Amino acid sequence: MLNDSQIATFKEEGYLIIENLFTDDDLRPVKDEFSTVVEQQAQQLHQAGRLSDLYKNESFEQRLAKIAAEAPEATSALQTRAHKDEAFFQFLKHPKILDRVESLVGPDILCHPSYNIHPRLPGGYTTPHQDAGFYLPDGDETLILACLIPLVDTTPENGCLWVAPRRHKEGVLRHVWGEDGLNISPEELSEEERQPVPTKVGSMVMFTSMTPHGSRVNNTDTIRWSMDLRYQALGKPTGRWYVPGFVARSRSNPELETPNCTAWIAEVERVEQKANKYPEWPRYRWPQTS
Ligand SMILES: O=C(O)CCC(=O)C(=O)O
Repeated sequence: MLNDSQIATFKEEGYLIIENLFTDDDLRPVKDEFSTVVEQQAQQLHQAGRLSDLYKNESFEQRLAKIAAEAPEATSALQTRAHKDEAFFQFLKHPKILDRVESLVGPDILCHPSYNIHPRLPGGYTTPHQDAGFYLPDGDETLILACLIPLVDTTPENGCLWVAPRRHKEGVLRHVWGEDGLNISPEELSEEERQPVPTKVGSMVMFTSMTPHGSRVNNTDTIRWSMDLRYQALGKPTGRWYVPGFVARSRSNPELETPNCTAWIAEVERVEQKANKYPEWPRYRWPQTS
């Protein structure tokens, strides 16, 4: 659980760094699962003649960078929320995460539908945004917590997270679409407000959906691997009507908890099929044409 001082820091600053939370053993199953995806991508691309080498002997930090330098599509299986598998599902319910989330949102926890696995490529970065900028306004009153978990040490050089402390109290700032995606409008947030948050493997950074953040550019030749996972109180609006989360913990009614990854996938498919019937219903707050 979070202590009173951590909760006060989170509420005041809009973010909280927790160090030495995860052991190597905690992280190994997801790293192994992601490495398997990389292996599959390498094999497929190699067979398709898109890749000159499988880069089998490269490290976790290096292998995908080498593959993506030849075939950039190699990252898409992990990046676009496509990845749903057992080790990742189990990690989303890790008690070390849920215990801390529970301190802020209560004992019945939805794993929010928005999550990202970030194999941040050399040269890549995340645009300045608030997560709320990506949700519909129905989620604005819900405390939607992001939990960013690095799988390698993150530094200003390899593209660590930055946050704008205390700006989460101002609601949703104006965002605009640029060539690189959705951005907080430059007049809303100065460069000086961007505070880098370098982190060691094993740590977790929690922040709110109203906390302006982004990442530095990855100026190394390695991958800056991280996951950003999200949680909120069960039963509150998510800002994402078209894709469901899953019940990660319910102390009041444990039977509600989503039993396994298969059940999660089935529910996502069911809701997505229904949502696809309504392509005209808004999915984003900021129209792509603006
Ligand atoms: O890790 C990053 O590049 C930024 C993460 C992010 O934007 C998020 O968690 O919403």
